[in-house]
Amino acid sequence: MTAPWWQTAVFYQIYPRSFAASRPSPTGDLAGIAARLDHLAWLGVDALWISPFYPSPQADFGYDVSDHCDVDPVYGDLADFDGLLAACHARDLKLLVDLVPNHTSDQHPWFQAAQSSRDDPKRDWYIWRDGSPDTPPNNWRAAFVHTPAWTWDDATGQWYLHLFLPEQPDLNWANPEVVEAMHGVMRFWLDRGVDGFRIDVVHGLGKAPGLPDDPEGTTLPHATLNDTAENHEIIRGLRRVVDAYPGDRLILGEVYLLDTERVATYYGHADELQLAFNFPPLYTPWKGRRWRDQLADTERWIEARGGWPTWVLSNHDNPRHRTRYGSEARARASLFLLLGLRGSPVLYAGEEIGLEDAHIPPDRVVDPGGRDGCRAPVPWTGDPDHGWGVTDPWLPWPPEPDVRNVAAQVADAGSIVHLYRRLLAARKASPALQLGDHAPVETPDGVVAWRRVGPEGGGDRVVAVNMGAEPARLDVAGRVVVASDGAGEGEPFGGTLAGDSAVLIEP
Ligand code: TEU
Repeated sequence: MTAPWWQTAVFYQIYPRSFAASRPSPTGDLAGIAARLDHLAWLGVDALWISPFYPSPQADFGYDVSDHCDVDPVYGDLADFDGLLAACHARDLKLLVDLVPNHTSDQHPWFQAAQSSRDDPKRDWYIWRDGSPDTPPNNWRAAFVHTPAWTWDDATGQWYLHLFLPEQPDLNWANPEVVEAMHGVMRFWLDRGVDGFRIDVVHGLGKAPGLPDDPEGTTLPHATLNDTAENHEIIRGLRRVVDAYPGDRLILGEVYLLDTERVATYYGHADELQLAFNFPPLYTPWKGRRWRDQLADTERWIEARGGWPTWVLSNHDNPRHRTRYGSEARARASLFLLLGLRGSPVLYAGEEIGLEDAHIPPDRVVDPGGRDGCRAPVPWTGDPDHGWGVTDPWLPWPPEPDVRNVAAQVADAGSIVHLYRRLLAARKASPALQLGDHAPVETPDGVVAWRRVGPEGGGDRVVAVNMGAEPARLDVAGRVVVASDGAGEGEPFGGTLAGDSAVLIEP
């Protein structure tokens, strides 16, 4: 049996507001993405996930959807989407769209109807509770705004639930009409030809009956705690929708529970998510011992139940790992984790040129969740407009755009973008790196190293990442295929790994 495409694919997340603009504009658009596909093909990624581009009041920059089956004029129209999808498929790139099923915008016609009267047929599509206007129905906290997850609706005299902003009321997945409506949204995009979905807050959908309080005194938003039994049948339903289509359509779920053991349950018994984001590694500091624990957890919980892991270090919700780890050397070395560990990597646009978060002065803050820095626009050139046709995009440029831009780095064979390209190519050429088993390699404390075993016997690869500042000895003989600092590639490995560096060895 050949592996499904999503097991060997390297995914690349695009935040459409910040990726590229097809005409002079402070915000990106779908045609802008299409115009940059050559860069992605050159880089060597296999699949794109595009964050929401649907009509939206942009209270949460697209994660507040007011129409799931259209394109916001800011990003173009459905014809642009179809053009982008065709252009991706012509280059053998898969395309995932972002399904946001947990909530809608408060401007969505569904919520407008629900809010209009207690008797409206759509009232029960959302989650309403009686009470007095000064006591929310339970102690759940909303994400980002540090308020109760409930807003009082004066006109109809009830509370509605929102795990995120008040502008993002939660849908009621206990109502079969909601389930059917959202399955219809999936079919709308599947019929257009998308290869699957990244699913937003997929662990949020099923609310426990009675909406029991979170542990007393918790400061965590309920969105990080909603690990309910109800979720699993809902997700099996989503899976049945994609499985009815040919071509291994994928559901890659955002399971934002910071516990790998719990994340693993969302793979079900090969009948829930094919892939689940696992965030604990993203929050793990640059320390060998801590990373070894993460690898052990992934093996123990996800792989042991037959799940295929994912690896992600940056996205549109967290400071970039180049910023978190504090140096380009570490950003380079960490790519060997993403592309060398067993599982499907998800890269975030701009990490291939080593972007840091932008500095956002107080008067430029736009996200209530404090996530603007990692969402800064990608600089494509060294020109004053950096390829956007305007010099003042919706967020400030990331640091050093004059030199840290795509054109400058593509022209420099020693740059980080060339490291990404070489390691992506080495992965594509190696069945062991794509699909092989893994085994630990003995190392000193600050080093994490493992062997990927060729599925057909032979072709093994060893990956070693030195998270310490000092050089480390590594008892592996073989040829250096790719080195994070570019040193000694093609030559025999000398047995020493510099601090904050990584190497791929063919034994
Ligand atoms: O994020 C959901 C989520 O739970 C976390 O990523 C979030 O950072 C955490 O709850 C903080 O406490 C998804 C999207 O990725 C994010 O951009 C949206 O804002 C959110 O859903 C709401 O749609």
